[in-house]
Amino acid sequence: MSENSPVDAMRRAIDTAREGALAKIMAAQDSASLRDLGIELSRKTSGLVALKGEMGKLSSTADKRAVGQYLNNATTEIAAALAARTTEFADQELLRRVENERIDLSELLTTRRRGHSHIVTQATQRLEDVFVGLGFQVAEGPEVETDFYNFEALNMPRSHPSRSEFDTMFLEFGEPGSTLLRTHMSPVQIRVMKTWKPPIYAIMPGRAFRRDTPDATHMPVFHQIEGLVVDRGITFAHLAGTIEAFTKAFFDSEFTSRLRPSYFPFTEPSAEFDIRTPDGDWIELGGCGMVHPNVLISGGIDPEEFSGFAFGFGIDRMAKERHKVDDIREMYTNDLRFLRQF
Ligand code: FA5
Repeated sequence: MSENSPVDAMRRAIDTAREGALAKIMAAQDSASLRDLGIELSRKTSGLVALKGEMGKLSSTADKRAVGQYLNNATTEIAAALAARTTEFADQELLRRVENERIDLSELLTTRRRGHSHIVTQATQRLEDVFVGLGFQVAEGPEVETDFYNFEALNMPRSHPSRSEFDTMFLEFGEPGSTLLRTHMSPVQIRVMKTWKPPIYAIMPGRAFRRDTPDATHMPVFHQIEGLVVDRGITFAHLAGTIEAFTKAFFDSEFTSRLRPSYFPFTEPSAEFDIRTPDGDWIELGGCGMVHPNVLISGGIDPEEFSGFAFGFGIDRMAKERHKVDDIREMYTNDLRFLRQF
């Protein structure tokens, strides 16, 4: 075949069209222009497609087959180049998007969204810190208690009228009325006396349960902190001094405390203690007194040798007063707008 044969002429035309198309593909700057280029190349008037139409001009079947094969190869090569460049752009665009949408998580470490302890947990930890600073140790006891620890060992036998002051939640377990959710933290006093030896300087924070209707100052599940001191020669003056030292450390030095005569079966004498705010308001915090000799005996301690004092107050109410929250229920609705303030 001479250089000027129709087949050669077609081949050269195919080469030119192919190279032109490949150059355009390489020159495309983004996937949108590549897509337009793909459409343009498939138009009837575009190089290779137009050449296909000219094949009819070839005279022999052998020529048609040879040129047809050449044209197919060129078309395949262009399609592959288009596909490769399309993938290249898609990869680049994905990378760019990932880069743009990157979230800087280190921000979370510095913003308020980090989360923190609940207002009542904070109060409990602060109470523990203050009392540990005064030389107390922290003790724990179970939330499900027996009648013995919650009442009987605390000088409240079955018929005792003051049992009715604790609206008790009983569990269906064992003898009816024998198992309950502790109504206060005082049962832990007995557990501590039975397992530790005097001198005892203990605080016992925890959850207590009563059939109380929720209102601004009551919850059916609430928190108390109990304190117990048993040592030789402990007097009421030690109790008053401890309450005063605690009040100043927990609130601030502008606060003072006072004790008012009261009654608890497990202490004798007993008192309520109030704190006075710098504004002059008196706020009732809890009960206290000298541990009743019967209670020392329940705990296995000789009342002739040792004496002690105990106190117990509501942590939720203290947190409420410290942060001037109007209603104790606010602390348990889990509204983050409220909780984030503390
Ligand atoms: C007692 O529970 C005694 N065990 C305290 C005590 C211990 C006295 C040691 C003497 C010696 P009382 O029932 O008053 O006492 O409760 C003490 C405090 O718990 C209350 O002053 C109050 O702050 C808190 N409290 C009681 N019931 C609730 C409740 N339903 N919701 C929130 N706080 C409560």
